[in-house]
Amino acid sequence: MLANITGEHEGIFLHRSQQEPLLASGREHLAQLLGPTSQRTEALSRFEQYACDLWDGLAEIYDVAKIWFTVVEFIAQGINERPPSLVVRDNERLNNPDWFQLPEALGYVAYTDRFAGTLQGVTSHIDYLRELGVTYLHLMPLLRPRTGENDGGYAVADFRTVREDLGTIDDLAALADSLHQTHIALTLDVVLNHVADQHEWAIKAQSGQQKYRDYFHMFPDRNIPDTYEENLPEVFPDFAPGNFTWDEPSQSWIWTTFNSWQWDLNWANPDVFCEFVDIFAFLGNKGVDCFRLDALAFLWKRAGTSCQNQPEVHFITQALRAAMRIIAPAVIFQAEAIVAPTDLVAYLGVGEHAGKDSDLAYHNSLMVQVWSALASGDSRLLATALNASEAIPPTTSWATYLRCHDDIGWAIDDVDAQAMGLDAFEYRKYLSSYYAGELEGSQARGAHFQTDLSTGERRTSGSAASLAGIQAAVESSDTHLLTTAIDRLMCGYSMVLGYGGLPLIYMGDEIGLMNDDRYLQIPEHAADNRWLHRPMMPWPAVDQRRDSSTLAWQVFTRMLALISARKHLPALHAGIPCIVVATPNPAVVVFHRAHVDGDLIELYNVSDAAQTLPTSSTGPLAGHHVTEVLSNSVISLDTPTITLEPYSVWWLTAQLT
Ligand code: OTU
Repeated sequence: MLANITGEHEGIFLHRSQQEPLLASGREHLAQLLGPTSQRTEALSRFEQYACDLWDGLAEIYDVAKIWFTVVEFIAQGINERPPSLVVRDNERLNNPDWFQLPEALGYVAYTDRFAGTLQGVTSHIDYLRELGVTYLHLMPLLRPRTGENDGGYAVADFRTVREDLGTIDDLAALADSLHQTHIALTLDVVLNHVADQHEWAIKAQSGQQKYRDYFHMFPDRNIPDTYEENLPEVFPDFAPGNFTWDEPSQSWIWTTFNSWQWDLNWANPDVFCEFVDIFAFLGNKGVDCFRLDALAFLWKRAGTSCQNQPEVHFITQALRAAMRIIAPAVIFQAEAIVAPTDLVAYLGVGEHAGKDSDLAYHNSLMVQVWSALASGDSRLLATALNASEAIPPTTSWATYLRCHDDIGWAIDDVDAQAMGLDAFEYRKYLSSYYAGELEGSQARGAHFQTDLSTGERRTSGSAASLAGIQAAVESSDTHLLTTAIDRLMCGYSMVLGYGGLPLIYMGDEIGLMNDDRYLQIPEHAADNRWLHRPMMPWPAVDQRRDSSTLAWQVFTRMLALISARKHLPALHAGIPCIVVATPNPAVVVFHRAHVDGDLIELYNVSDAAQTLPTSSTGPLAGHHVTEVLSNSVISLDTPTITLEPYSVWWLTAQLT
């Protein structure tokens, strides 16, 4: 990074200037293009600060000299169009860069229509979000999708228009403004890997325009597709087998990793890069604070590989991130890379990308391990897997979650499983059977999603409450089962809130919302059982959160207690690593988060029986009087052992609350 960057003089890019005079002339070009914006000086110094990151990212994949000035022009336009109110926000964020890492940060994930009908409707539910303590709202895809099937909006036909029934782009800006006033950040999906076949670029490609054919991967015959196909897995083997689709109008095989109407973009084409700088600037200037980069792992294609997690993905992200840091420093990136545990940390920037990649990434390994521990009643695999993962850069954060709109892919690493004496394939099969409710003793009510006949792997759909056993308990009117199931759900959510990172609550989980099979009546949804856990928000049930005789109350009250306890625990800052401590009793998970203001030791009984373990498992707290923050009680850790009730959770700290 460059030190001492001030003033509009030549020779700023000291160590680069001999090699790359274009860096300096890029700055001059920007200086000429910037209008009399109030942040001219700041924008130029941001360019000086991040131009090298941008250059290095681009240089790895494109002929950077050829596109440098064009990229600078897109950046200039983004800066010139940034509204003054968002410039104020930029400065606030620059002064508080860890806003998404704080213990009080809390995410909520919802579909606009399913949560509140329209964007304007969301405004009228901001009070509810505030009641929960939400500081980060991810509204699921809301840009104009293709007509007909559209993968829940992940087949975008226009990145600059809002889906008609949800509102307009002005409604989006107005909502962002209202959210900002109540200290809630807004996250939107931007699908980088593909666009809908009805997107203007695809239509132009289909009609033979070479410029746009180059935006995609189009092949005249099966030769190249067949070569790639040898190593490509299938994301949707049930309803979208294969990775290429024959397109009659263009007489081409088109790369379509997901559905046949989701056309993969060709990121080797710098025009695609520039288009997305422009899209990010446009949406960022409407007030979007974070972009969830959908299907990021798939951007770069390399024959002989699975075409996932290729190194180029990180150079592309670095370049996009640098461009946005210059245009709109308030904006951050959330990587959506649901990949093997060993590939995950790279999305938060490792090695040369440290601090330059995404700010947030889904911790899908934690999600899988929590469900796995709750099924097996055993914490050892979780400990092995989580401790095996590399530390994340301290300026980044995991996005932790128990459920999302997608299925659960059982990402159990073969090596981790072997270390536990487990056969990974058999164990994954066990988990999917367990959560489909097929095994003796399982109260889960999930469903199999996408059984891959070639590998035998299958994934799982179902809401958190239904997977935790709440649905089975309600259906059988068994109050004991219900209490246990609620405890199990809360044990899982407590790990999500206690691991460290930005916890994401998936809409409805806070009131124990169950599976909803009405998707079967909607023709475009019927084949995709992920809609089982994408229900409408039942506001009358939400209102029951004030009635202590209801399920909604039981779950909501405990969720609020967790959230408010979390806020006051400095040890939960996302920049601090979480160590999973081995204990002699494998039914108890122990997290240790060290902090100068007091260590936090968290105990989770992941089984349905009471469990005793040596008090020494509480590490530095053993022998002391400590506070259990969830019940706000004082516990004396001066006995040789401690006992936790089934699924109970203790968050222990020496700190007085
Ligand atoms: C993402 O999914 C979205 O979250 C899904 O809802 C979309 O269908 C998909 O992209 C295509 O846009 O690509 O990086 O169900 O876990 O496909 C991983 C499988 C993804 C998802 C996976 C994921």
